[in-house]
Amino acid sequence: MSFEATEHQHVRFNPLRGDWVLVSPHRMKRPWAGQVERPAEVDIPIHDPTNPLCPRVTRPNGQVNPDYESTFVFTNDFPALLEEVPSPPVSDDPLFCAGQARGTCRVMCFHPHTNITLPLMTQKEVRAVIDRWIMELEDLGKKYIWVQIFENKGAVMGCSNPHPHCQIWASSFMPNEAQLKDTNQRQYFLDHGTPMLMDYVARELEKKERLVVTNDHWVVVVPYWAVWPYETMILPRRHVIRMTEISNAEKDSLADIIKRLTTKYDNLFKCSFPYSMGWHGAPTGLKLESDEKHWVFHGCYYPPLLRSATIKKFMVGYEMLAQAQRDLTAEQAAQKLRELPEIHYKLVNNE
Ligand code: H2U
Repeated sequence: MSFEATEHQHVRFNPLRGDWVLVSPHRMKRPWAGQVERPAEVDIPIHDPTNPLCPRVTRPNGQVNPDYESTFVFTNDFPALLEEVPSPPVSDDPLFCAGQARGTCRVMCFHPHTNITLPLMTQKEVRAVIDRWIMELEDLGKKYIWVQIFENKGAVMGCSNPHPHCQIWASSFMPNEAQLKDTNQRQYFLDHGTPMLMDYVARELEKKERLVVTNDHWVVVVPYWAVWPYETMILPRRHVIRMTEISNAEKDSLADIIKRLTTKYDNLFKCSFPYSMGWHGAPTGLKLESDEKHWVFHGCYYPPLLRSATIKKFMVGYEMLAQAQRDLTAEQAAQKLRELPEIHYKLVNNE
């Protein structure tokens, strides 16, 4: 019997994180009698005077949001990171290590309308979101080593509010994911003399097995080592290390690719597709002056849904105790996404 990736279990290596995922495609055939998630809320108003992210609304802390017409950024009223706090005492006990953690957290609204999401925004509106991300990165990156932009979409991903928004957490330390990616990309560069993700995108363009959507500047793949069923990565065709480096044409086409990818996501199960996504690029702050060419700017989408709008993948049991595991292969997921239309289902059926 010869090996078939769609039939036979195997492990795949994630060179960015330096860990492995177990792929067990034969498990897709099992019946499901577990938890069924509630479908996302459908009746969201265009403006909700009780929603603290809407224009003109008074937030619980008494601040009034401006009558914003595009993006709007404010400092999170309940931040996980504050700028000025006392540091923990220095300890040389290897079992009880603590360190200084400073930072700031911001909330960024994408659009004044509550009932809109990125795939339903115009390309120009998505471009305004990209411009604002870059402004925030430039501002916070002057001071902080890591600026994490991330969007939690959908209640199933812990999103607390239906209004289109993301969060930006800037920290005085490298978070674990950032540190892992930094170490592994640096080592790859030392070993091969080329940036890992530029080699990776070139190989994916040759192989064409995991491509989801591409344009002149960007390539979306279900990474070979994907853990989440429909996980994707947005990669640049040109070597850019930070989002702040991308050209105007690249910004426009990034807006195009985000809109097309998120439209496909919504079309997959005909729902407002939940995910956590975020951007990773070279560290900032003091690292703005150092050589970071091992880095490649990229985006990561981690959606939890597996079989339908209501069945999500659980990262429990084996994943918590041993290692990540997935059922359908990255190639199967990519093919499904690739074949989906790029016109949003709500615009086709007038639903
Ligand atoms: P999430 O939907 O990803 O949780 O992001 C919403 C953020 O908005 C959340 O971090 C903040 C929450 O603290 N927020 C405010 O800062 N002020 C408010 O009045 C409501 C929500």
